[in-house]
Amino acid sequence: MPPSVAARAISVLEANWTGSHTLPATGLYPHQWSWDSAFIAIGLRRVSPRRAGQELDALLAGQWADGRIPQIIFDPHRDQDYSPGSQFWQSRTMPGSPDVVDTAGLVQPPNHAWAVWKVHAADPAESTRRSFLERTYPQLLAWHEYLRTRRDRGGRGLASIVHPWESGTDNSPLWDDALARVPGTPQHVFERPDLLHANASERPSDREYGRYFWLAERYRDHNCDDQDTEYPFLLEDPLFNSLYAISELALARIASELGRDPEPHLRRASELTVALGELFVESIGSYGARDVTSGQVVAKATINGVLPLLLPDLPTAETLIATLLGPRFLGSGAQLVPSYDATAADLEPELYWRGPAWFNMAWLAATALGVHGRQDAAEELGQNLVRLADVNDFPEYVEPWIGSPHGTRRFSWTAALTLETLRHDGWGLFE
Ligand code: 2M8
Repeated sequence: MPPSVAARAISVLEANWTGSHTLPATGLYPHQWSWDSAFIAIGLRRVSPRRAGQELDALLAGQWADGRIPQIIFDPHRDQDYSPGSQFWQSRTMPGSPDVVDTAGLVQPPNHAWAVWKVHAADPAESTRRSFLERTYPQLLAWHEYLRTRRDRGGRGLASIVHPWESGTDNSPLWDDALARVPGTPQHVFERPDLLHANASERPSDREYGRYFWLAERYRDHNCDDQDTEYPFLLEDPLFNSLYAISELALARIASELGRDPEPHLRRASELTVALGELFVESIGSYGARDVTSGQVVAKATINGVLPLLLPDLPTAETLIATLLGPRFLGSGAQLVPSYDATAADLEPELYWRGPAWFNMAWLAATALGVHGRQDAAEELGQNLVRLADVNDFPEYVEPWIGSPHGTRRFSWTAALTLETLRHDGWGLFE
């Protein structure tokens, strides 16, 4: 009998496990990535809550004194295999960086407290034995405090990202206008080891990479201190801030479990939900991203702008459901949710975050539908997620309509969220 889907997903996670954490993929992404580890832990807890906890502990070991959880923790032996690497960031020369590991200076979306709660809930006895919540709660508090204070660059109660890499949706059309302001002439002569593992037509262009490096250099050369008043790329991303709010709801659960006061977290989650309201764009039935420099809200329908639907108390929930199930997304006949508006003239169905469907986004969208009582639609999406992951050897992403695989294969969060989908008890935030 051939191995089951679950067994194959587990074998991907086994192959990508280093002994302390899971690589997103062994070739293309040879280090530990922040939000990947949280998605991986969410699935891994279904087979090994202990290892899922280790995954998050390894990530938190890279936390800076200011609370930030870095985008990447580097494996010193693989520095030549990914760019920019530890030589570029020189994190140990930065004030407040950890002295045991090399990290990037940027961050990624804050899905970590959510993952910590889910890992705890998978095996509370094991979690208690390891004092998992007690140890991680102060670290998560410091992380959220960093976002609340240092990253409210727009002064409106939302966290800003300072680089497209911080969104996790790197070359989303949401960032195009702001990126056009950024010089494409970094000092660093950059290489593209990523193109050894993925087709150039499926990755960001050299033109985009020039700007990515320019921004990363500028941020690094200001000691990653978030004080640079002339910095040209500050964006309020609806997905980043929605995950931040969900993680506050998770912190409320963690606080209650530890006998602390959950109220400040519940309050913060509602403040974020209210602040997100300013990003809603009626004409696209979803949320845009605010460019803090120009003050404009970018009115493009993306998966980022639909996923505030994860928030239970969202006044625009019915509109978002209609958008998600409508012609811009699933109603276009897509098997999995496209990352960008199916009706947009510049949609590129095979190019990274400019159209393809990603498995973490499908899982988040199904969860969001579940939060608002649409179990049937969530279930259908979940079934497609499992099927497309399985037939395509757990790809990084797929063309949304045909379902053909793209990017790298045997990708960890695809495998982990397949497992999660196979083994959970219904769709919801804390199931
Ligand atoms: C992709 O981003 C990295 C930079 O962080 C890259 O393109 O090299 C994104 O898909 C991001 O969301 C993901 O965390 C990372 C590792 O899987 O790859």
